[in-house]
Amino acid sequence: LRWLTAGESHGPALLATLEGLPAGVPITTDMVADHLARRRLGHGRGARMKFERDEVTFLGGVRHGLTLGSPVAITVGNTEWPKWEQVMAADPVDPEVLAGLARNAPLTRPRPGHADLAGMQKYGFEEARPILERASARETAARVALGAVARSYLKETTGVEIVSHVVELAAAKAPEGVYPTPADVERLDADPVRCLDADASKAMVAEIDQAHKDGDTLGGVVEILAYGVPVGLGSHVHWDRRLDARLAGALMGIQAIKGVEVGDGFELARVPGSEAHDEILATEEGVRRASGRSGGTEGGLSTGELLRVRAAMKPIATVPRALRTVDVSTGEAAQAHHQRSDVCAVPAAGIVAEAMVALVLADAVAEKFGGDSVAETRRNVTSYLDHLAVR
Ligand code: EPS
Repeated sequence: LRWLTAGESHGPALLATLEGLPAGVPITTDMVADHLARRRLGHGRGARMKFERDEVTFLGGVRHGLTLGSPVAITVGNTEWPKWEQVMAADPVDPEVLAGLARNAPLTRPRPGHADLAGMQKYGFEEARPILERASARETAARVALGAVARSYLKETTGVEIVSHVVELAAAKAPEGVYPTPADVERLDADPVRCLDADASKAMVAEIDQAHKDGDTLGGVVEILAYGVPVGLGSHVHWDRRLDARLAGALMGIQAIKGVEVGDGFELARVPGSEAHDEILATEEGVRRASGRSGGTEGGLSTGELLRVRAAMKPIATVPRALRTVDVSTGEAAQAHHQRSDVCAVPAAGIVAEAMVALVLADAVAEKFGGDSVAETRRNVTSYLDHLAVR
């Protein structure tokens, strides 16, 4: 599969394309819109989430609710665009008109923790607008749109289903070892922080409320679970074919993610080998694992057990209690620019992470099983599973 997104945060729309899917994957505007709506949920999101709507349009690759095998192209319109039509115009705008627009005031006080400063230095801009427009996590709406297509493909061809939940938010933690299933998704989406445990959820909401009062922002950890992943996605034969490496790269590629774990990850470094691995048992259902510490990958291959990865999000860089910076127009010490901000976007990051995991798994499924129609891919999956050398 190949996929790309384009579009700025305050541009007319985000654009996403996905190439390489077979024909016959069910997908509709509503299916995409549902996932985009899930991304907008969560206690602690900022004002823009309330007034901006995500307008989904398919421009190609889909007919009557099914993919055609041609590239899928989706736009997610920004309903805020009319306010930014001149500031973000593609064509030149009269400088006098621009000078009169408050929205166009140069952003010369880069935020610590954001792409602002290094981006300005690298791309040769004297203010941060041209950088922050693309660095913004608005772009994740485009990935979630593609993720909706990828997860439908996964479900149709292999039955894989993806669930995420928030396991840590600042100091508040959900109990270890609780893995929500697809049957829990409705309950998770109804929770203000997408956490299954009621006490932990309350503690997380309290953390966000306190940070809001303090003019601060918060990060956290999301866990993504993929049920029904067949054995043998990815490969041990080369570093860039390893499934765990591909998942880690995809998750790390989400704005504000600073750490990724596969299975018990860092904890495995703290215990001896006898407690770190998943022993192999002969059961009535065939060869199974006694535990899930590896997170469902060994040697870069999926094991057929529950796939489990975590991503750690740092607090949002637009901190209301603005941090120290330098005004690059004067060289003087200053407070970082701040207009409005989410206090916390960890619940939303979980939805984005689901999309990234869906895209990586869809890519690995397409590579392993091929097929130009969903029916052909399904036949290939069944045939492979029916002929496994060891069961
Ligand atoms: C973002 C800052 C905020 C968020 C935006 C991401 O936008 P603004 O600066 O316009 O208030 O609302 O996220 C979205 C618009 C979205 O759809 O997720 C940032 O700097 O990353």
